[in-house]
Formats: sequence, C-alpha cells, structure tokens
Amino acid sequence: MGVCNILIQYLWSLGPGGRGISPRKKLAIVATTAAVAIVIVAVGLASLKPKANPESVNELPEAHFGCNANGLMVAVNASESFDPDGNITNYTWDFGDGAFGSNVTSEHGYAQEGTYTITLNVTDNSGDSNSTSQQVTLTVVVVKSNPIAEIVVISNENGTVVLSGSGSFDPDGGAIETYEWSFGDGSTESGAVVTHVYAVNGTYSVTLTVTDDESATNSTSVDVKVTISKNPQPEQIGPPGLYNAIENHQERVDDKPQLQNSLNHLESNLQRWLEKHGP
Ligand SMILES: [Ca+2]
Ligand SMILES: [Ca+2]
Repeated sequence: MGVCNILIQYLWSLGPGGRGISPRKKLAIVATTAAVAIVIVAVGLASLKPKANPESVNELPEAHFGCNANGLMVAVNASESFDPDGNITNYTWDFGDGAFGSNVTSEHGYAQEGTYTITLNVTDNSGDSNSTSQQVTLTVVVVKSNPIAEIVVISNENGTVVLSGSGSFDPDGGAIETYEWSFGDGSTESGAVVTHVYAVNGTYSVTLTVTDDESATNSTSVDVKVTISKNPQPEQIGPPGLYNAIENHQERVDDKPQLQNSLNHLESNLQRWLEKHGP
C-alpha cells in the first residue's frame, strides 16, 4: 500500500499549469490515475499472496547425527536432527555393511575392520525426508601384556617342597608356554607343578619365571623355610610332602576338575622321585 500512495501523490502534482486543466482533462487524469492505482494495488496484493498461505509449502527435515566408534562397535545418535516446521517421525540407519537400524539412537557391531559409510535418513510428519552420511574407519587395537607369575606352596615337609605355578596367567588371553623354577640352592627345574628336595635347613628364595605365547616373561619369588628332621620316622621315607599333596588333590579333584592338571604333575613327579631314589 505504501507504494500506491507515493505514486498517486506524484500524478496529482503534475506541472505548474495544473489549475488551468479543463474538467474533461481532469477527469481523464483522475480516471488514468485510478486505473494505474488499481493495477498497482492488484500487483501488490498478488505479490503478497504466497506469504498469506505459508502452510502450503513443507520445509524439509534436517538430518544430523553424532557417531562414536569403539573397536568394531559403533553408536550413532540423531538427536541433533530436526524439522523446522514440524517433527521427525522416522529415523532409518544404513550402516554400510548391509545392516540397518531405526530409532533416534542405534548401535551396531561390525564383523571386521574397514571403512564404512553410515547414512541417516529422517522423515518428517508431512512424509518428506532428508539424509546425511558420515564415513567411519574401524580398527581393532589389541593391547598386549606380559604374563603374571604366581607361586603357591602346596606343601613343605621335612625338606621336600611342592610348588605350583598353575595360577600364573596372561591378562591378554595368551597362553603360558613355560614355567622355569630356581630353588635358591643352585638347582632349577621346569614345569607348572614341581617338587624339590632340599638337603640343608635354611630359608630359600624360590623364583618362578613364566613365558607367554609371545615370549613375554614375568617373575615372582617366595621365601621357603626348610626344616629337615634329623631322625625321620619310617613313614617319612620318600617325599612325604608330595604324598600329602597328592592325597589332598585326590580328595578335592571331584569338586574342582581344574585340579586334575596339577594332580597329573604331582603323580609324575612322584614317579620320577621313586625311579631316582627307590620306594
Ligand atoms: Ca517439515
Ligand atoms: Ca601376553
């Protein structure tokens, strides 16, 4: 309307001789001016018409998402997505490996390392949709660790000491390949469970070194106090500590099958001792 007013005022002030214009010419000018004004008003109204009906154009939703990868797991979150003139009614995820997901947040575990394109598609309440994509590169980082050596003194009687390293383990899931013992009196031996007969009373530092399947090692030590009876009873001939350990294992192996391995070691140690010293 502002445009119309300015134009009409300009037409009425035409030239200094305006007062001398004949009534007929005045009428013509008025008629022309009115016609121009009507056209301008019509054009003005026509240009305003689209703004008078904004609901006729739907604005597309905007797709945005965040993505966190951890190893082969990916978590996605589309809560940043929105619709400027409505709301989002559907979320669809394409994880790029043939897997799909729905909902505003989703998780997916990939089968293998690689670079994948994740696509989010959002649909608004008017049925229009929009999408966005992100690339994610997945790598599996394997953390290696040294094994951990553990010594358990199974028995210590009259100079015969039975020791187990079976509690040793590898935190990264590897295997313990070797168990090496140093008894503190100059002797050494290998094996998860070992028996050693000391000749002299004293306190000995026993060291176990374990090596895992990647040649990483770890050692630990315990002090073993050895007391040898000067007058052994007849029933103590042989490695009484070993007999006791075998008996102890046999009593418990039914409840704890994992002791079977230690029991096998003890029995083969006894066999070796008997072959060496006689029954
Ligand atoms: Ca919309
Ligand atoms: Ca390891």
